[in-house]
Amino acid sequence: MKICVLGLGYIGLPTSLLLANAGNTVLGVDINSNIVEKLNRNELPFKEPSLDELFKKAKNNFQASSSVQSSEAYIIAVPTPLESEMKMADLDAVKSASDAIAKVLTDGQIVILESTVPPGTSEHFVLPILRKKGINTIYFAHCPERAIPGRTLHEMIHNDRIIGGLNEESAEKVKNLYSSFVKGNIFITDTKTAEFVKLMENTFRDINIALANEFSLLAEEANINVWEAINLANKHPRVNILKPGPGVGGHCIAIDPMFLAEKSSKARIITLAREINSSMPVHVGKMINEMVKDVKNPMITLLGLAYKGNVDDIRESPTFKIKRIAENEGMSVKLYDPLVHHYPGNSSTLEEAAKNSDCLVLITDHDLFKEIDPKQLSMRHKNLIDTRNILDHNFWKDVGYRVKILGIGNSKYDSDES
Ligand code: SAJ
Repeated sequence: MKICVLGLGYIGLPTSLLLANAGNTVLGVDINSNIVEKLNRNELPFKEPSLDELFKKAKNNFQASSSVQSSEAYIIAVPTPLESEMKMADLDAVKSASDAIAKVLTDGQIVILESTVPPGTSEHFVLPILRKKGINTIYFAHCPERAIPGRTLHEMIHNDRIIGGLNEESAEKVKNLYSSFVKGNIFITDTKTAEFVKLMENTFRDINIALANEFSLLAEEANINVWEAINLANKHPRVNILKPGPGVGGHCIAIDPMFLAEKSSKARIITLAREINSSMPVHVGKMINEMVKDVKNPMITLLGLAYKGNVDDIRESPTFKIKRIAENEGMSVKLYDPLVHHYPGNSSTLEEAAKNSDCLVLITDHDLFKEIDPKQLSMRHKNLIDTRNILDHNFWKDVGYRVKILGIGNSKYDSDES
């Protein structure tokens, strides 16, 4: 099949390459000419496990371009950010992609929307654009992606998939297309239910992380260790509490729940969970303040720019919020993330980032932070805040650090008293 994929980001590019490897001829389209040029020079615009190998194998069946060509099928995989003032989905990129397809669309072709959208968007927003030229038969489906950065390819192949078809024929045609690389089960429903399902999935996770975060705040007040408590609660066969942390980042969990809330006043737990998770950087800011309160002109070092461990993705990362909070308190802030390249202000070595610092704040749970040897660092004051509870705290204390861990109340584990 000749397939045109619009949007060559974290979802569109891996999807294009999987389809190309399955024997389809894929034209990947992006409005960002840097991405197009890079791909046509055989370079990948971002890192993701096994993507490199797949790119090499897909080469003959894949080409990048800045413009859409008439194809048997089109997949829209463009971003749908949250419009910051109104807290509603910004559908501009979906509109541009749909407009571009409408120009070349002919009778009997397939259009798939993968981008995450508020319920009703396929029917009321995308389809009217596609039908503008008076086309009789369009096979249309909404097929939300479900892959997690860091395991994108594995999950795209093995996860079950939902297809929200405009009608049965559309759903069957789209199912055939995805069957060329999906090994998970494919379930069929209507477009609006598929849109709703995707948002429910990400909201479920956001609410559960908010619960873990709330437990961590309560545990700090009650002077207990939330990590030990969660571990014990999770011994219950039907309990699975997630992990607290410095806040929820990434392009999905921190945004998609608001697509459910934007048209309804009934979305109460959803908005509350968002509030709790968004307030975690403020809480980390307070922990930092407390740690350096007796230091004149404090300088702190934030470990991790990526929104979660072992990826180089910085979208919506809580680090930026924590940086701003600390700077507004008059602190100097240094940054260190060895996985993130070309970010202004990112120190090239940990030694440089920690030199003369008054507090290290671990924000991202990268595995390689566990290997840090505190003896190698020339800090001005030996203070450590671990917002993910991943370091060997006794080791850090043994070499003279005051250690504070998110979710652990003072009296039991604070280094001053232990
Ligand atoms: N986080 C916690 N505690 C946890 C788990 C995560 O604080 O116990 C934080 C992470 O550090 C990160 C954020 O939450 O900042 C989100 O990370 P994540 O790993 O939960 O999710 P994403 O955004 O990387 O990917 C999610 C996944 N959705 C779900 O798990 C429901 C993925 O399957 C989706 O495909 C993706 O969103 C998407 O594109 O929607």
